[in-house]
Amino acid sequence: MSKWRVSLIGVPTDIGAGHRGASMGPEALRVAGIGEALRERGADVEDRGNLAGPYNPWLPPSDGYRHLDEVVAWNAAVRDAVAAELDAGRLPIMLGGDHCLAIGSIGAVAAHCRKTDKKLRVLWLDAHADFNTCAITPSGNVHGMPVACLCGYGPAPLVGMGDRTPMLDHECVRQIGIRSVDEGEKRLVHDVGLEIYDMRYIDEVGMRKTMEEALEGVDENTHVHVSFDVDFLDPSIAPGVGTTVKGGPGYREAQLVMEMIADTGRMASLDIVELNPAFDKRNRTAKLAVDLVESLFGKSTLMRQRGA
Ligand code: 6HN
Ligand code: MN
Ligand code: MN
Ligand code: MN
Repeated sequence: MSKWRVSLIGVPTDIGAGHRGASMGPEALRVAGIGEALRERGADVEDRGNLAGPYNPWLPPSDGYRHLDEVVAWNAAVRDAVAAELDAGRLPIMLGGDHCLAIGSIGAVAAHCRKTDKKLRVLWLDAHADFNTCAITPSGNVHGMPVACLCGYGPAPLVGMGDRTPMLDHECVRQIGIRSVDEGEKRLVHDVGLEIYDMRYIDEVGMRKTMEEALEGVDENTHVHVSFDVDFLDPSIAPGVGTTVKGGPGYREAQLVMEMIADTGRMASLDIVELNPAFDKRNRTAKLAVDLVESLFGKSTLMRQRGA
């Protein structure tokens, strides 16, 4: 039997984003060969095709949110699809789509962990903390709010999507690569006590130490969920996103992140989000995302035995 039984779930939406185009992400990842790459790694891969949801009406915020009803509809579809794959013992990979989809995916993952008595560790790889609320958001875009919603800060139809509110304990979350946090958002993440490894910290202590800390406590009973926002990466290597922020991890640093996660052997679900082909060059960012996902699934250039 294959080591991994993977299900690809296309989530073609930019309903929560500030730019159109992340809705083309799933196809760009397929064209970049995500399915073949995972099969090459020895995974049994099923591509479930794309989920369906409402069209993007592209409206200004209303009561602090853009497209709240549509965001709820998309996330209900994501939640149900992820729950079904986890129940079937498979590893769901979200081909996003904007980052609001993590409300549904992580909501389902957290419920599954409670049901199966697993510990949960969420690794949030992102330039942004995604911890805004309607009161503090500068944009009304829900892709800037998923972590807050999961932790219970948000509108009733979103915070109530799971098996309980909050869907996620903030202690489960480790954010890595953060370098753009809005003013009110900064106060809120401090008040909540979210564990954030920002770029300043990574610059000072190094990525290896950062990841050792982020992975501390992960054991054989831990479900590791990776929420990989492609804008985590430095824009010089990953131009194909709507919200670039300079000063992110470069190629080798990003590889190390993925390889160290792979070494735990505990990754059990994954979001790949915010890839925006409208901003990309010859699908380069999609190909890089696939390259990094291969490392998440154990592809490594490591030649030396460590720690022997
Ligand atoms: N993302 N903090 C900004 C906002 O509008 O709330 C940007 C959020 C970006 C979200 O990249 O997933
Ligand atoms: Mn399970
Ligand atoms: Mn994000
Ligand atoms: Mn981001």
